[in-house]
Amino acid sequence: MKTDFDAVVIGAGFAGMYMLHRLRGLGFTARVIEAGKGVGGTWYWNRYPGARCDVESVQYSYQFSPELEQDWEWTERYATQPEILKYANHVADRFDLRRDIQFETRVSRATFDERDNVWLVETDRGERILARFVITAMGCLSSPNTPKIEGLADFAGPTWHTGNWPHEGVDFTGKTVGVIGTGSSAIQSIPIIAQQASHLTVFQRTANYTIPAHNRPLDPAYVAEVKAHYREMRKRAKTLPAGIDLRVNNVPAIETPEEERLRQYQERWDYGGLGFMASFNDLLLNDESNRTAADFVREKIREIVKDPKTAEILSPTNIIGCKRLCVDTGYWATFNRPNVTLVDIRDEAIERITPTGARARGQDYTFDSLVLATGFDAMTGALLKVDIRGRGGVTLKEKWGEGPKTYLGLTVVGFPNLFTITGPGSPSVLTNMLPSIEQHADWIADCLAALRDKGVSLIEPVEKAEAFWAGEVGGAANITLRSSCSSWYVGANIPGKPRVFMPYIGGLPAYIERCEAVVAGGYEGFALA
Ligand code: NA7
Repeated sequence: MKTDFDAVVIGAGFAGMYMLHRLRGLGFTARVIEAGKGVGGTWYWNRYPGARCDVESVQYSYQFSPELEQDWEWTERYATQPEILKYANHVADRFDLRRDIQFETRVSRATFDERDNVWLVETDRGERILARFVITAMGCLSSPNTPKIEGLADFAGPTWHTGNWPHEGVDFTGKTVGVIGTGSSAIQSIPIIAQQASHLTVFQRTANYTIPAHNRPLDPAYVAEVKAHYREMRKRAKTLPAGIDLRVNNVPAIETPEEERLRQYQERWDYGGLGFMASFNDLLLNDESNRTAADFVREKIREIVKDPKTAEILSPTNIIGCKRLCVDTGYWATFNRPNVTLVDIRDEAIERITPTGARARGQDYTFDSLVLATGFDAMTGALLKVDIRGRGGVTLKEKWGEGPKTYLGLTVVGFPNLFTITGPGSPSVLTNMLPSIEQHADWIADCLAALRDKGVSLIEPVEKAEAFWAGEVGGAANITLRSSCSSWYVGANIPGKPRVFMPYIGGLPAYIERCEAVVAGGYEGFALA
């Protein structure tokens, strides 16, 4: 049957852009459908004050083009959202991607036609597009979570979600502001909002761990050094679980004398960033080891925050690194400011939002602007917003009723010729997203080329393979402390969401090895027709 395109790609963030580039390079035709007015995905939508990547800029970048690597100049250790968005736009221009991207359009439905083995993709503009393959590139944290707090609609002032921030920005100068949430987006934005606002009230349900970024302009000598050795750095990164080239201290905290342990933590605290969790190799395996790292951070909070009661409320009690570790600039010190109030809502949820603020713990707090830093329906949210129908008209929502099931986080039984870049069951959010995206897009592109060479038009995983992968994902999760707390990794932030540890935590090297073995075995675990 004649199709309009070989593939429809949903989303023009870093995943969709690179996927398009690869497909074109292989001579496939593709249309990318993107809801936003521009490219960049996460970095297009998350424009809140202080938004930046917590992976260092020289590593949070594409590696498929050595020329791009050499030409692009990152200016800071951790790139800001505007700089990353500029990079995404540069890539779109440099590789002439825009001509195959349709902006301001949402895919509303994708239906697999079993008779002709094609996907019918329908958009909110009324288009009906036939394609052999559908590739989702919608991001893992792209479906904002707006909590159902009573009275939210009655708030008289403006309400913004960090994940859907106005393009013109928001000036909080002289305003009174309420922020709900203390995850990464809040931790990045609170210090800046506090500087602008006349008063800031922060509602904290769960205290979070954060490590100072020690962000700084990049030293040209360091950049030259990185550029001269980019290939080695990228290669090293791929040998580490998170796909980030950082110094791993491969000894257990539990067997390390206290003095040396503290020295190690202090050194990494002074260096800054996510490498803190690589202080020892058992921090996410052993409760007692984890406590030594958590105690160190709690001690820092007590040192920085002057009011002991506030310090106590800010001190997390859960496993460090269980929820995603945050990286900040001046977060805790912000609570020393006279214009900042912290409200502990751990045991008592916000009662209601009122027209002039919020009522919590029996008290009224007033503010004229409200920021929801309340996160996302992670990993499955964006996928399930699209009405995706596979064999027998079964929807992906039905299929994933008890939690997502995939083969390699890339494909789903009952949904032939559908690929999910960084889907649930892939390492994705536990890794540096850019190399993970490239690995997935490369795997899919190579797969499509192999199918074409073999004269095969249909690929679908078999039940046994999907069940095997569910076992691998679950088995890996059970070993780590990371699956033990209420985080978005397990869907705990969304009421009613099945509680399943969604990403694959076995590490990027093991994952890549598995993906390569599947190919070497002639697409082991897949039925080809
Ligand atoms: P997160 O990390 O999911 O943080 C959301 C925050 O919002 C978190 O503190 C939540 O508390 C809080 N929250 C959510 N719903 C409510 C309600 N109803 N009441 C009070 N507080 C609430 O999202 P972010 O955008 O900060 O970060 C997402 C990722 O981006 C991050 O992990 C990095 O990878 C980058 P909770 O912890 O659920 O108790």
